[in-house]
Amino acid sequence: MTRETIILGMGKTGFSVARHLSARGELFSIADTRQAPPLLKKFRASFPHVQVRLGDFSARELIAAERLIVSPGLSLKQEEIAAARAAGVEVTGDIDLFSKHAGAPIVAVTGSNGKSTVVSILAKILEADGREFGLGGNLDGDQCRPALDLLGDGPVEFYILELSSFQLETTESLKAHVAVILNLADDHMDRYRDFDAYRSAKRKIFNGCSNVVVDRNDNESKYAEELGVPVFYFDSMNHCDDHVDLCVDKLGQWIILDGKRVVAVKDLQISGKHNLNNALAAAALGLALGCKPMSVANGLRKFEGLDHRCQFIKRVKGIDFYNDSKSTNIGSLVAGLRGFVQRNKKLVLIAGGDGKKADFSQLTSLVSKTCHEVVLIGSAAEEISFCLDKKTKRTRADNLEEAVLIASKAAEPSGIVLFSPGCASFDMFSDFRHRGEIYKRCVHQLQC
Ligand code: UMA
Ligand code: ADP
Repeated sequence: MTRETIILGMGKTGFSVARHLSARGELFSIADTRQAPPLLKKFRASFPHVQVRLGDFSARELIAAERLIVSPGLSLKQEEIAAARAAGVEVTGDIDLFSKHAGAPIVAVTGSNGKSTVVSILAKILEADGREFGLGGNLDGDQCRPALDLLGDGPVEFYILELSSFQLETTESLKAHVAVILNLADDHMDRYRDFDAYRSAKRKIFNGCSNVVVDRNDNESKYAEELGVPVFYFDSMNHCDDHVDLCVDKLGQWIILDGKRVVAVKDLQISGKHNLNNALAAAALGLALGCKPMSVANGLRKFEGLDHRCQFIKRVKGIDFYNDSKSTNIGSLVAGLRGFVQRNKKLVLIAGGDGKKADFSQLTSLVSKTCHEVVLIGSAAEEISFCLDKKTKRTRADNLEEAVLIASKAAEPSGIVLFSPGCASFDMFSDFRHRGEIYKRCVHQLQC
């Protein structure tokens, strides 16, 4: 009996792996723990001769395989996968496969927050520089292209990949041309033993890389300095000798590229300290890829920001409503709140969802200092409430519609309502986009 390749997971990744193997004439089967994965019908139509196994994995079958190609939504700790691995079966993922077959240098971006924003700014910079590139990986939404799908698009100069810790877990040999960890904050603690395990997964991005981009102020990213490869620095504190710096003069704040003031921060269309960091990271990546400083500047100025990230929705009866539905961890919630500190307006936060075993006590002091009231939704509502300061007024809402009504009253007469859940959406919504769209609908339904 020939030992086979089994793709685990029939989501976007599993489908892209199937397409890739099939185009190369390689044999495989596919398994998914769900009885009815969403892409089942499409899969059967596209690959009518491929064996499909549904429901609980069989350890016996996985141990008998030659290779398992595991989707990011599945943990390598899953009993049957772990058993196969222990028995010596090769366990890999789509990104290792991609790296093996990519015919152009890979630019790899990870971090707990800011990945999608940074790769999207970088895309604008490369466009402004007239470069051909493919963009994909973890990036969600309309732009979502699993990495392997990019290989079918024809030749490009670079591949830009947004990578999650889940994808990096199965990636042993990425060999990126440039790699960056933007930042690290508690996330996915329901999937990792502890923060060290999460960090170790993220650090795989540096395996075999040729250049790194490093935030000089981020202790975590300094690990990359010790890899012994060329380093491109960005720095929000201005040490003057970095590739990308910030400076302030009487005309305001500037982004400096290779020693020259190139973009006035007031000309950027995104706001908040965290977005400034994202802009600097993207600029450093652009320089590392040999883009002209003018192209970097043009790309930075053209980027309009992404939906569901601290996005202004509407003013209703003097109250400003913001949608930050992509805030799925504490780091992004903190960034969201900090963005509103200087506005000196009454701030009402709507937060909560699937808490992913995060430690919400990290929020106590900032929420107490910044929020007039907190409206809580979802399965983590009690847990978050427990961590808030006694002084912080909080209300529990049964759903987002109710939360928006409560928050709009609390923010009267001219405050701000920020929807920044700090949690995953899966307890109440299909994903963060769905959650953000419902929020927007609720805001639009308020009486003007
Ligand atoms: N699942 C099962 N049984 C299986 C296989 C999957 O129950 O046998 C479940 C998973 O637990 C998960 C869902 O199905 O809840 C989807 O998992 P998947 O691995 O099939 O996901 P894909 O559709 O392939 O999408 C993945 C990324 N999703 C995850 O990592 C959960 C997408 O990132 C990514 O865009 C896509 O590959 C293409 O690269 C989304 C995401 O939520 C945006 N990422 C997480 C995040 O950003 O926080 C990591
Ligand atoms: P990711 O792809 O890593 O999830 P996004 O750019 O989609 O990152 O942003 C996700 C959330 O994180 C949003 O709530 C956004 O406001 C916030 N965010 C973006 N950049 C940063 C950053 N550099 N630090 C902290 N939070 C950030």
